[in-house]
Amino acid sequence: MTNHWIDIKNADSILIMGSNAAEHHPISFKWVLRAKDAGATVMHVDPKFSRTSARSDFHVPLRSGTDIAFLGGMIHYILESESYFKEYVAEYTNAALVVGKKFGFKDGLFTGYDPKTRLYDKSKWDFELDKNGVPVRDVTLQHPRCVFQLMRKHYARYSLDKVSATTGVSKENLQRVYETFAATGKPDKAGTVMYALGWTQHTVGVQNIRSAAIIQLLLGNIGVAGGGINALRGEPNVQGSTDHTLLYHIIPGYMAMPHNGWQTYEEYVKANTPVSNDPLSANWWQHKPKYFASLLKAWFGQNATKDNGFCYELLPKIEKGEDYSYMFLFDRMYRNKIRGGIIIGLNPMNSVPNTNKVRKALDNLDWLVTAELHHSETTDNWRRPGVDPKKNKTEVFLLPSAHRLEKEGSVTNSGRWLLWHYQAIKPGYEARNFGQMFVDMLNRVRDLYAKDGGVLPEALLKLNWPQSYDAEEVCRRINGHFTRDTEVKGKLYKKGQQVPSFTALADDGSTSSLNWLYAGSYTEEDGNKSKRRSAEQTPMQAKIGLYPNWSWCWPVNRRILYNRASVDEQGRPFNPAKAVIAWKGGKWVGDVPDGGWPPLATGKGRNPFIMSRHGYGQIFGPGRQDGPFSEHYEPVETPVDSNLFSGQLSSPCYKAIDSDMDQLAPPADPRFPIVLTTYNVTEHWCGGGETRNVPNLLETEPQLYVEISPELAKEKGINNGEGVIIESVRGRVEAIAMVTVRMRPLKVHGRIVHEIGMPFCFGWTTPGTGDSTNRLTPSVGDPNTTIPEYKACCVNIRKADKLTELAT
Ligand SMILES: Nc1nc2c(c(=O)[nH]1)N[C@H]1C(S)=C(S)[C@@H](COP(=O)(O)OP(=O)(O)OC[C@H]3O[C@@H](n4cnc5c(=O)[nH]c(N)nc54)[C@H](O)[C@@H]3O)O[C@H]1N2
Ligand SMILES: Nc1nc2c(c(=O)[nH]1)N[C@H]1C(S)=C(S)[C@@H](COP(=O)(O)OP(=O)(O)OC[C@H]3O[C@@H](n4cnc5c(=O)[nH]c(N)nc54)[C@H](O)[C@@H]3O)O[C@H]1N2
Ligand SMILES: [Mo]
Repeated sequence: MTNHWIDIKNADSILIMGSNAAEHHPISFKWVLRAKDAGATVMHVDPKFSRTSARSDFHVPLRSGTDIAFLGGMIHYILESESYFKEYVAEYTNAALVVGKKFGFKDGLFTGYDPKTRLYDKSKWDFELDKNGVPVRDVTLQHPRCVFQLMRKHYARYSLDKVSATTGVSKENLQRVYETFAATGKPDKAGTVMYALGWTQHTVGVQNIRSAAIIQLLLGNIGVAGGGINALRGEPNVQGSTDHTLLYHIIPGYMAMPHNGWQTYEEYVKANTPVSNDPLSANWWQHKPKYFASLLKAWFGQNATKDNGFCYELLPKIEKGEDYSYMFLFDRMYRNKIRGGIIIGLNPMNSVPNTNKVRKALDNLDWLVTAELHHSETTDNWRRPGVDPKKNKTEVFLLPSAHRLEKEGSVTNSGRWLLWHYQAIKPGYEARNFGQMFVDMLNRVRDLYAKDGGVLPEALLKLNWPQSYDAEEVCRRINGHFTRDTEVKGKLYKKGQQVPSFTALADDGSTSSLNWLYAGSYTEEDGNKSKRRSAEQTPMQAKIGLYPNWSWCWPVNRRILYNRASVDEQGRPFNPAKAVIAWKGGKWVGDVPDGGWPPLATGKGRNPFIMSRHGYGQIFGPGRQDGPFSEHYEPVETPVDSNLFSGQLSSPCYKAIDSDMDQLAPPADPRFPIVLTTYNVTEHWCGGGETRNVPNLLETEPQLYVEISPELAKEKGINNGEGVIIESVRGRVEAIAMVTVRMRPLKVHGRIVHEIGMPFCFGWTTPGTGDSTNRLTPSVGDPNTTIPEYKACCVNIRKADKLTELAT
């Protein structure tokens, strides 16, 4: 989230799109309802009517996978009606920047596309620089190649007619949402966007969010109270786990994963440190070498020195261009390229797409270590229905895990707040937590390497690895310390003392920190700030519900990101009634500002978007794999055979897996005319591995069902409560029909398209609960993140004569 939970109450308009916030983020909804009570309009745009829709002012159903068309129409509307916040757009966003002559867009493709590699050459989208290397700008926004004009031309195609025919949303409903949200383009109004999986789980997932970013920048809604783009995160601590990295392409603090193209520390640093010649640009990532060197120091301790590149060469490196996300890992397993695996706290045999294949893939392992609370579809894959366990070669170890109530540690919430989680009870029997398991396991591996040697033993032996696991100690290391006596702003810190903030981190070996973003969370002065529970605040902070002494948030306790965009060039809040920061008496008051420089008008300021190279909010986003502007493409499996916006049907860059078990239905396949979307439910958690073992939850939601409209039910001769079979080109599942007006037939391309919805929390292990919905979903993903397209694929549905045994 750019903002945080409490801040939602400050919004005048709330667009919930691609999220069922009331059911899956109930805490967020408390603040949504506060905003509503204060007069805000709440809108829910979602294929399915849910509890979120019920508490919104209005619900607008749309066809899954058409959000860019919907949002492109909104961008068009904002520009045509001149609802945008002109001063903000011209000064704070890159709308005024002139794009180079090589950039172009034709029939669904941007310049630089190579059909062989399915990749873009992004250098074709560079900004024009003057002779000093500073971007050329036209603040009148008239230059034909300035971002503003390119954007206007790009989205001019998103007319109400085309958007309506694509999304299935009536023109009246489109107009209603556009008008309501665009009204927040005034300086004293704010609109927030709340999204989750309905936007991300698509082959255009990142561009869905980019569309929202463009809208929010046009309306001046970034950096302000009640504004922002708010990703409602999922699994407990998923925010913390991405910050500290459970992803293959980044390392802690959102730095790039080293690959074989960067063999030395110098090569890595050169390739990853952006340069800006614009004196107005803070270009914050110029400090990356300090964060990276401190991270390597934390990893390799005193073995890491400036002279040996901080042991960079000992890091394992991925192959450049290879994808190591789940779908591709299971594909490698399927191809017999992986011998063993460790799966902890994850139930991929239920939660990864096309589980028909991933189950087979797991059979190919020689050994598998799992750690779980219960037996799951993954721990017990070797004895799944229809397979003979005797023929399965995998040796499976199941380690009993401590439950989260039995552990202590920090959790980072969606608003980036770090909160200490206390242990309630001690783990039972032999159960242990993940940290203990890993620290001990690696210590044993290190002993073996020390004794027997092996390939590159130093990589493990030189690690600064603890003897035993202690959550408090890990948090201290995450913050980081000085490795020698150092003076910061007149204060002397002794060797071994905690660094006060990331501004103290250096690239000379004098500091160690496991994550620069968390530097300041555990300091010499205040200890572990995730435990802070003070409601103290200034009257200005009280107006917007900002509690700076309650827990701590990254970065540097800044509660609303990009908050320097909430003030004018003199540092005066655009909306004084809900000011986030203000320049008063020669200093900033309110929230922690994005950098302490004085306001821009002093001539000593910096542009507010300090993390982007040129300092501007990115309406034009040249860093993405699939284009600097968003563009509507159909989901990979689509019920239509054309795209009303171009000749390019699906994303030209989406990721797919080519195997004999990864079939995709061709466009408008008459065998699979119905759109399927999948989702979570209130009563279960994700793949259900945990909650299906809680009897009362299982009782409330005992088996797999499919939500279908009365119209489709009639067409197919299906009654509420009857058994049905749902089939895609990859597999089939059995479920109970839930006939409900919550799903609506939609008019798309002039005809009726039906959409059905299914939860994915059921599986074969817990008796009587039905099969995994992910037998139906395809292994295709977004080109930037490889997140699978769980939210839209094509299926058919028919009444079952009788429900058979679960298929293998
Ligand atoms: N009770 C409970 N809470 C949970 C979870 C749980 O399982 N149970 N899971 C947690 C996790 S891990 C996560 S990631 C979050 C997920 O939180 P959400 O994202 O809210 O969960 P979903 O139900 O997957 O999807 C949200 C909505 O997207 C809609 N949708 C589907 N396709 C589209 C589309 O193409 N466009 C639009 N606009 N909407 C679409 C669905 O109809 C659904 O209402 O919730 C977390 N909270
Ligand atoms: N079709 C479809 N598929 C989806 C999605 C969708 O919307 N549609 N959503 C996706 C999303 S957002 C997510 S997050 C994934 C979730 O996918 P998974 O992470 O596979 O789902 P969970 O059910 O959360 O599985 C976690 C397992 O960890 C166990 N567990 C819980 N606590 C602990 C613990 O402390 N220690 C250990 N060792 N184990 C523990 C639980 O018993 C459970 O079996 O599913 C994805 N799959
Ligand atoms: Mo999730």
